[in-house]
Amino acid sequence: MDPQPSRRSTADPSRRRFLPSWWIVIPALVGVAALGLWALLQDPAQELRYGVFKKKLAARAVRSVKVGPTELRGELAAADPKGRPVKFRVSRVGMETDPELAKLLDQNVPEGAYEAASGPSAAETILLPAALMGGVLGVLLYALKRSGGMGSALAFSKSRHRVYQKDERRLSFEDVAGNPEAVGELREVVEFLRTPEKFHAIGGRIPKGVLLVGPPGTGKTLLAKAVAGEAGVPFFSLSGSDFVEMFVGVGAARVRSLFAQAEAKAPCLVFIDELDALGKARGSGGPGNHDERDQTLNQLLVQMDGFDANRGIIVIAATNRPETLDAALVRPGRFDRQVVIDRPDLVGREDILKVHARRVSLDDGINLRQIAAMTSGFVGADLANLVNEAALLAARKGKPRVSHAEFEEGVERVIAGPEKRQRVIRADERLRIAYHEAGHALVARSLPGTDPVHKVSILGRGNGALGYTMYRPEDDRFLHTRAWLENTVCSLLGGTIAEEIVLGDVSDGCSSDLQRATQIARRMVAEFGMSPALGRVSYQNEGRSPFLPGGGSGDYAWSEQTAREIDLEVRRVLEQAQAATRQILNDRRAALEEITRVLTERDTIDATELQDVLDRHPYEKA
Ligand code: NHX
Ligand code: ZN
Repeated sequence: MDPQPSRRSTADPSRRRFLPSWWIVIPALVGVAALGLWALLQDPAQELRYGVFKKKLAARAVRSVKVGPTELRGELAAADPKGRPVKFRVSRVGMETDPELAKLLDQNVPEGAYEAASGPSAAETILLPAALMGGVLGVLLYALKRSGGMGSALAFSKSRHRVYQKDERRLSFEDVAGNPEAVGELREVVEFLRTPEKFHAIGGRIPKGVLLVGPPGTGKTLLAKAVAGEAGVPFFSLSGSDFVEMFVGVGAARVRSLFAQAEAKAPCLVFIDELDALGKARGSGGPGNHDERDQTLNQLLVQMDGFDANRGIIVIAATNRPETLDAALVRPGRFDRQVVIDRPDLVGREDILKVHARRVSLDDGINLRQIAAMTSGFVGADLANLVNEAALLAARKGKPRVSHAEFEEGVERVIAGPEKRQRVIRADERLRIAYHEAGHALVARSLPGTDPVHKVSILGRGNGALGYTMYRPEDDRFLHTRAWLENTVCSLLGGTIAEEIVLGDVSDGCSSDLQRATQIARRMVAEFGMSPALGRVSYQNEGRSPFLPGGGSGDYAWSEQTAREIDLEVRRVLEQAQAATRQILNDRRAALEEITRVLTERDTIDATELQDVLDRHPYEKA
């Protein structure tokens, strides 16, 4: 089980708009119009081939005929089974040159039922389609007007940014916890927005753009809003992905429009979320609309160079992938200032919990420091989620206040989703799951320095795991020794190897364990210089984000010879770990059986119960 919670996006629900996107409305309207036209043109007459029609004429099976400009229409003499007249039509192609036709018509269609119609009426050819088009256009214009008074139907390029209104609750730095360094760096920006004249007089160069860099969920948007709130200036907010549109030029026009409006409101703050969506290095690979994105990015650069910073416009952008940004974006005069917003540390998490705890009533005995300690790796969004989950759990149990137990359960929910008790598991699979998890736990507890096992469970979880072993480090860990890495690989392999030893065969459930073990081994070899065979050398490419899960792994550009050596070394590391793991589990088979027994009886085993079992079966190295 991964002790790290899954990263959630920073999407701010308040930015989600109730207006439909034009790229849905327009095709929908066109579709409706087309459907109408189709229904209009649809007619119940059956299409007859010319030859068939002539045969029917000759057989006097035609009751009436009307000659139109492009086709003949009429009714057959025989009715359909329900007694309704059968209508038909025949294309006139080829008829003109047929001398027989007129004769056949004269002879075989009853008098008066055959008329050579004049051309189509004006209503049919012009008025009807015109009315239809007019209707569609009218609906379109109406919809456009309603969607925020865009005035003209051609205003697609208008920015759909959101401006924070004066009456909205202003956020302040009080609302931002867990990252005092970032707040400190942004205070200067606030000062400038408050009194641009002061800075102007001194002649100092004002930052135009500030880049907030950090993993998702760390509160970059919140921080930008707080800057605007502290300074008391309007806040224009837009996401980088909003700029990238279907048509070339639309995004660029949006950028222009955004800055035009910002200039009218200066001093103000423009916030661009997900800058990487539009700021990717120009011409870089990957799918998507390149011309459009490049144009949009160029326009952003032009605008940033164009506005006079002394007027009091500051652009704050957020990204979790600074390494993918176009180099031009981070040059002086653009986003030349970077503020890193990393995952909060222990104290930071406690402070964030304090902010969120204001909204719920907590048990008196609750110790937020303790909760912060068990949420290593959580970001602000995860902590907000945790407080919410805990409050919901307390409410469900009918408790007036949230106590420690709900937070314990909340942490598990945030990491792995709710328990899935209702799933029916075959008895043999349940036993396999129990051996697998017992294997993880036992190996982890047998090796020094690994993260302590907090809880083992064979109850499925909402994230799809059939069972899990939860580790809980006492403190944030910033460095991992080689022994820690090797031992962690062993405990990841412990699940599968327990299955192999006890049940004689392995299962396909191991994929995520194996993936993580392999990733650690690969980084040991290629990034941390921990392989004697390859030496203390980094085979890591530069320029990757330190925030990405898994850090810099995955991209190695070396000779094929070296690539092969890395692969072989990774395999050697894993094989060595497997041998060590097999040794432990064979030596401690009795403990493995006992942990498995407890698990099958009680579904879960916590740290103290596990310790009891281990005390009864001390490790005597063979
Ligand atoms: C399958 N599921 O794919 C079945 C349906 C080996 C006892 N054949 O290693 O549940 O294999 O120690 C987080 C972490 C799904 C979420 C791992 C969601 C793995 C998990 C796939 C236990 N515990 N594997 C484990 C497991 C599986 C899966 C996860 C996840 C099993 C194993 C799932
Ligand atoms: Zn496992």
